[in-house]
Amino acid sequence: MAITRDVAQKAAERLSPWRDTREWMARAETLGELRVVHGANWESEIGAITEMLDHAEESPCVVFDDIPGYPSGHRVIVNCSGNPARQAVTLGLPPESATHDGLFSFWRGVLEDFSPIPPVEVATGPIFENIVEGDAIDLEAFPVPVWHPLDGGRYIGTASMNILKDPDSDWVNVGTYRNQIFSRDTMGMYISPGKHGRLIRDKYLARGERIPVAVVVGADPLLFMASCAEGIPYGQSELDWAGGVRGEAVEVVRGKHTGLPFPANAEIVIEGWIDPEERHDEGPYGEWMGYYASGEGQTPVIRVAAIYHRTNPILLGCPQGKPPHEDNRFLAYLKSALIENQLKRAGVPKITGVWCPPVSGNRMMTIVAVDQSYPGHATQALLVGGQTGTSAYAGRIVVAVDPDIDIFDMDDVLWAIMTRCDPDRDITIIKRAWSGPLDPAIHPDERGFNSRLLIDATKPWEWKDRFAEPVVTAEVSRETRRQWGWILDPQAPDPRM
Ligand SMILES: Cc1cc2nc3c(=O)[nH]c(=O)nc-3n(C[C@H](O)[C@H](O)[C@H](O)COP(=O)(O)O)c2cc1C
Ligand SMILES: [Mn+2]
Repeated sequence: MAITRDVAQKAAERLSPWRDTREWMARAETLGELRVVHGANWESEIGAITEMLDHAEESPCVVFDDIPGYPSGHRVIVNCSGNPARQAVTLGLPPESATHDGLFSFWRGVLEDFSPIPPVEVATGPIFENIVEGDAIDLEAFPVPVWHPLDGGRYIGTASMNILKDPDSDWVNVGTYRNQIFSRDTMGMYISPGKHGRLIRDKYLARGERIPVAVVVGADPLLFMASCAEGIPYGQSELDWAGGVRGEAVEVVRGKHTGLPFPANAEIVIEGWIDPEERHDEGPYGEWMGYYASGEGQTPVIRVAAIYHRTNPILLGCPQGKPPHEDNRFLAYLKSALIENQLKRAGVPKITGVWCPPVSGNRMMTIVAVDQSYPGHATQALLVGGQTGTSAYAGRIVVAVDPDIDIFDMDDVLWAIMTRCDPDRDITIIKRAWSGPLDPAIHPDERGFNSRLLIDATKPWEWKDRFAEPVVTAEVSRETRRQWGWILDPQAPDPRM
């Protein structure tokens, strides 16, 4: 395995990588970022608590243990990378990097000259501590929660890594697709149209061939991040991508039935086959836009051939729901940096920042700051910024702003929209863009496409030099806060004394 010099240098600035979820937990605990909760039930309490954690800014990572009906030590972990401090742990960064700027500069650096590192195969690993096959297979042997009150069942895959191999090449794609338990040894895999996993799945289905699949439901937080990071190119393995981000190859072993690779240090892996003809009712499920929009449908069925798990296994959970939820809090950084990078590669100059706010599920709103330098520049930023590999799916509103707007402050962005945009001149609607069955704004029988609102909230190019002078700018506000912010806290001492 060759590590390029750049990656090795970058890795050197980082902490030594943790090996698995357990080491990740130990690091989070040292920072006071992890809490163990005993006795919450799987039927409703774990789901309700997770929803509460998602909607509090600085909530801890929670490990649920002693779940009624299950052996002590059979755990569920949620909210791993839900704040900057724990994102830094996940990325192997020192605590000083746990800031907006720290996380952005990390991702910008990694993506600037990115070199993927393919996984290395190892002889065995902790994932083979327990091998369950035949009649012993029971997906409900794990304390799988009902995450939302109206869910159609127990979802074992919410932060899952669904591993599928392209039948025409060596490409091993990994994606997070929800997995509902149907019976002791069957489960679903719901993939919406356009995802790489769906394109691969459909190749097998069109040929009438059974599909080999491995689903990691006890992934570590970094591999989960790779698995749901939209914008990793078609044809590139998320395992290689994760290796590149980590600066070290992912160690994999191969499933005994399908030969598919999966992480040697995973907690729980389910391996099996999808019959091309078999279907099962799936859903409803509390989805990422905050609705049970796609209702109940039919999905292919994974027939489980083996379950591998570590002793005292840890199920990784990241249920969806009304945004923001955990993944929105970490994907905001990664996706914004990816879109910025893709804009640059597409030849759009002078983009000064991109933000996909967590409250938009990192999809429904993309904000692009552009230092407009020629007529049509803002329009170019809007069109390309809203349609990159990372931003195209299920968008709704794209906003272009000038560099003086604080894109991380929704008040500032709204102020720009309300004061620099004249709807008749600055609003464009794009039709027939990529959406899907989960979009509640589209008639249930007509889902697939949606339209996009492009808002040019930059000063009009032709007379930007005559545009009214702002009373205050984000830059001035920031500087005032830096110097005088202590006054906001009546208890804080006067630093000038
Ligand atoms: C927590 C979470 C759950 C997700 N669930 C699904 C899902 O059930 N179905 C789906 O198609 N995409 C889902 N996604 C989005 C995909 O994981 C994401 O688009 C991924 O990049 C797809 O990878 P692919 O293009 O390689 O298939 C989910 C994302 C997250 C963060
Ligand atoms: Mn992919």
